[in-house]
Amino acid sequence: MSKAKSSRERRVVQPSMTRVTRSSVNLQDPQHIKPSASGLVNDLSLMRVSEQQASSTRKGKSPKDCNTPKNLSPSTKSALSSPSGGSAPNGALATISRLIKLGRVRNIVVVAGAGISTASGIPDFRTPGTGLYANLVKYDIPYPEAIFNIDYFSDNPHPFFSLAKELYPGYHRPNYVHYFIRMLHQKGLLLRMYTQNIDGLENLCGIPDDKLVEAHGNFATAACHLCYSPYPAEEAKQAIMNDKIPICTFCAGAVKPNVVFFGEDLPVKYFQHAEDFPKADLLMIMGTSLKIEPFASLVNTVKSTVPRLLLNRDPVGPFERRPPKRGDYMELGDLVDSVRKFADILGWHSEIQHLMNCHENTLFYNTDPNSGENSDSSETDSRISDSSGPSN
Ligand code: CNA
Repeated sequence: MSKAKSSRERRVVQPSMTRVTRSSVNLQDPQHIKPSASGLVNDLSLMRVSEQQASSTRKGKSPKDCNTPKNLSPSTKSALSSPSGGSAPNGALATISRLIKLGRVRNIVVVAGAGISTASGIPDFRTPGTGLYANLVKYDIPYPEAIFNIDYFSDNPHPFFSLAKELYPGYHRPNYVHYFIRMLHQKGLLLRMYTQNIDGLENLCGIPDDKLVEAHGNFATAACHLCYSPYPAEEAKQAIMNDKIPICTFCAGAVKPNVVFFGEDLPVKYFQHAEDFPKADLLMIMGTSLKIEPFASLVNTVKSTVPRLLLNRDPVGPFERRPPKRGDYMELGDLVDSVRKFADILGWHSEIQHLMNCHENTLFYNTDPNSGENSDSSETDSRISDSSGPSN
């Protein structure tokens, strides 16, 4: 049995709660989720999903028209007609914007993944060509998931540490998409953001802690991967940045930032979803392939009456279904383009731009991820190993 496994068995699991660990398999077949008939969704589902292709978005072409909605309830009719009394603009973004403007949406849950950070220069997993999975040679790993596999880490922490050096907060800037989500918060519309990202950009752009669930952990704290003893996060960072392995003072296991690996427990905060998703009146899904469980299945836990908006390069998860489920909307294409368009329709663009400019000025960035902030500090620290593996 691996060292990691034996230690995980010792880990205290929350009483009265089924243990939930991160898995790379999507366990739930969204096709089996039955939509129930209900006012808003019935009405909105008469609109067709906007299938704007990435190429056409970039070329500035307008999305394909939706079917003209018929038999709408009076309230939705009013939500879909323009304030000037003209006909409603077509498209997913226009429809959802109208609901927001009319105050019919007040509790938005955002579900996000690596795609919201690609514009910040951080590769995602699965984008062909640029994604981490397409660039494995760099990390010298036998299969893609190895980089977040705790048993593999136990034997060889270096590939994860190479990736960690690129992802550590401080070297990347939040982009327009992050600030759009912050704007949802400032407008009092964000119930919660659930992110799979570990890059800390949501936090950096100013989305407050109580609005954010980092379901796959972050770099803010660190602990031994064997005995889970906490370890000073900054010291772990210094070691990793200097190609050294931070070592636990109790059991000599390798220390890692508290990023959730496959097979590890999700943070307690994640379980907030049981209260949040039933309260949501709009679900926005952004930049994720919805391939990692249990996170992916969260999107199926909003009420069936609740509209779900996917902003992504391609359809994923339940949005692959044809015909689309009632109340499901998508805007396909580059995320920054789509979000910018959404902000324009909402009339928020200059506010977001202003927020972004002001906030950027307050941030300090170290632009060289390989420099390490204090390259001498680890030399004499007994907790740091410069060997090629854990010393236990
Ligand atoms: P993924 O499986 O790589 O999926 C990303 C999705 O976003 C894909 O569907 C892409 O098509 C889409 N996408 C990427 N860039 C854009 C863009 N510019 N515009 C529109 N769509 C885009 O990543 P997931 O987040 O679904 O997978 C979950 C993993 C990835 C989490 O556990 C993370 O820890 C892990 N990860 C995180 C980061 C990060 O923190 N930035 C980076 C890489 C991987």
